[in-house]
Amino acid sequence: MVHLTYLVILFAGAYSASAAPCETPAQRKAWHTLTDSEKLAYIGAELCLMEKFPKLTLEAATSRFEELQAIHQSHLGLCIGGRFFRFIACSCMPTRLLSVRNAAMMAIKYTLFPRGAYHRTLCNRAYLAYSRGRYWQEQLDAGSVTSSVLLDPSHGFGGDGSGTDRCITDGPFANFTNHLGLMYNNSEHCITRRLSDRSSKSSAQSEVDKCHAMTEWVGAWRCIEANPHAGGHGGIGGLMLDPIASPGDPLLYLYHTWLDKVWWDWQKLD
Ligand SMILES: [Cu+2]
Repeated sequence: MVHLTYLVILFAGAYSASAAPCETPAQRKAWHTLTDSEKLAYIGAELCLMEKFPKLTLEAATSRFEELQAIHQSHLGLCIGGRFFRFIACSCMPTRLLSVRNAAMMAIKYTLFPRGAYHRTLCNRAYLAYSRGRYWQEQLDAGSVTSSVLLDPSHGFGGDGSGTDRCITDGPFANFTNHLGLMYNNSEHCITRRLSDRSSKSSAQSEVDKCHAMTEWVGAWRCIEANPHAGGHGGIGGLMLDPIASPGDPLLYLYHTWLDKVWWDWQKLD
């Protein structure tokens, strides 16, 4: 029941958001085009959410950042338990919330939407960063994710994991203790990564083009869900490869806002 409650809240929020006049629409902006101060603002926003106390009494969540991760975890549990919701909601695919063309056919942006609300009410820096639609233009790093600007230790998310535990050791999140996962098992752990240039090739422009060539949404959905989508999770590896607890790595959000743009680009083709 608790899972259903959160989905109802998210749908209600999505409806009210879509009905309200949009006076300052978000502008998408790729990470590699940001100034250093814009990058630091986004990273500061992430750290802000990690410091804020939780309010939703979700199991194991110790911050607002982890509440969003917990919603993702609960959402996937719902997918396993419900046939109806498996159809409309069980996908990592980015979507346009309740858009006229796609309505309930699309999966919900179940963590990106409340994330925007959190930013607005809790962390002004975070809201500014998110509302401008920051995303990781992953085609640029396809096949060479190990040298991505995203992984810069001072103006990015830190680099690869190391050692047998694969914990990240540099960057602003090196000391972050995550309390959710792995999978549905909740215990303290670090952010792990195992970068793979080979896996990141799945996000190449050629793969995006294949999906954009699909004329029906089911085909496009399955195509994006497969290769462009797999490139980010597989290219970063570690926690990002955990289908349940992957939002424990802040890179997940920046990556999925890119997928949202890939989807939006497909929608604009006709
Ligand atoms: Cu995903």
